[in-house]
Amino acid sequence: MKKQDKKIYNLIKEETERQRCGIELIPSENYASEHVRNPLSSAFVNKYSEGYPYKRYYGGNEFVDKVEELAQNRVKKLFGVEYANVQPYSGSPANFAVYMATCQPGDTIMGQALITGGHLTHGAHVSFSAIYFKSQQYGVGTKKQGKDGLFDFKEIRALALKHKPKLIWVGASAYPLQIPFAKFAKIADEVGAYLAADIAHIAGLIAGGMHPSPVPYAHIITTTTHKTLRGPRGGIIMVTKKGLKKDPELPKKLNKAIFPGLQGGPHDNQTAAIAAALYEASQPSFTTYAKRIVKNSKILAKTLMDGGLNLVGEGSENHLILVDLTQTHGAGSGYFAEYALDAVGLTLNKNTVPGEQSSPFYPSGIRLGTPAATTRGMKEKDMKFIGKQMLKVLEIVKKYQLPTEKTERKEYLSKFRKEIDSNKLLKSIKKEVRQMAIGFKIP
Ligand code: DSN
Repeated sequence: MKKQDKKIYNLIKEETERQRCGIELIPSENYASEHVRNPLSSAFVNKYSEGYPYKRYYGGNEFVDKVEELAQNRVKKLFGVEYANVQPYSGSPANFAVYMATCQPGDTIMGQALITGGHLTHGAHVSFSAIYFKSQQYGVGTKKQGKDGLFDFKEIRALALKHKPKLIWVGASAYPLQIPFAKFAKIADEVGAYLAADIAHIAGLIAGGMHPSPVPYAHIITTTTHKTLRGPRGGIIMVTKKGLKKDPELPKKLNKAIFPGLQGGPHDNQTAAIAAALYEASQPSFTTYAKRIVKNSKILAKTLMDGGLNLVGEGSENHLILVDLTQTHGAGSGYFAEYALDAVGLTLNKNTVPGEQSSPFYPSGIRLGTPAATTRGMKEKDMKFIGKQMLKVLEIVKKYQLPTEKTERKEYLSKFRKEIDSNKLLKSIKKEVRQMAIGFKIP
């Protein structure tokens, strides 16, 4: 590649270097092992195999059949479910298939609002899930963490009783506490709705025994495979015993929804890599990994809170931390925080917070997490180091305030970026971060 296509060769090299010299704190990212990455470039990359194991539309699938069956069986064993479809290209298509299998266009569905930590496909107005279905959204509170986390189940139940959704989603992209699946199940059962648990963020924690499983409560479970589960990019749909009892046809309907409903040939190299990741996730070392993710997240959360930051949910019970900068830095300051932290090699993302006073592009919070750093072997003292460096950077951005007049923003932000790019203190923090990061290998 170096000789043939230098441009792409150099870009891969640069990205590898970026990942090595910085610290990845985006909570949905991780480092897949060599064992997981190898099948992605194996001979399976060349194959077409529309259909399902032993029922294909193309010849030459005797080994693909075995790989897909192995991946399905590993899902069933790891999560304790009755059915698994490992073909979804990623999480959003997996969720689309759930709609196709359980709803008709125009039916009512319910999910956690994106702005309060939910996912696009759980009924956000810009997504197919609200364009083709009637979406009712529930939120989370901004107050102290109660026994139900940040959920107000009185309000969620009232919404469900009023709108009688056919499908209720539980699961989030930016929620720092454990999810009480049983409470959602009670409401879904009361109104006769399907309960779909989207465990994309916490699948690895569930596999490693660090988050309660939705299996006894949900009918359907979906997940991506590349977050805490540490696999290749991909998606999985599962059906539980409870799901089969509600509708024994669910597996057939979900299979049909994925193919021929919305996908063509499965990515067989991805399926092989998913199978490899599921093998890893079933090993005792993965339980240790999951434990460390949560331990690290709690330590990092405490360091940030001790430094005066406000955390949604007042801490972290999983892999994720959501910092609400509204009081300390001003509405819209997530933009400044993300940019300045990125400049020192601490990569995370700006994020909306419950009760958001600004907008999704200029939100008032930052979202971070520990799955990737934990994969590199970082522990307690490293979390304290990261937290302290973050506090220093966030102190520097305190003086910047998002202009309320939209017309003033372009100039203000360009000046902000120039000042950050040339800030001497940030340059020295970057050096310290690099020094620490390169001490930990990436797979
Ligand atoms: N993009 C994912 C995340 O970062 O959480 C959600 O799909």
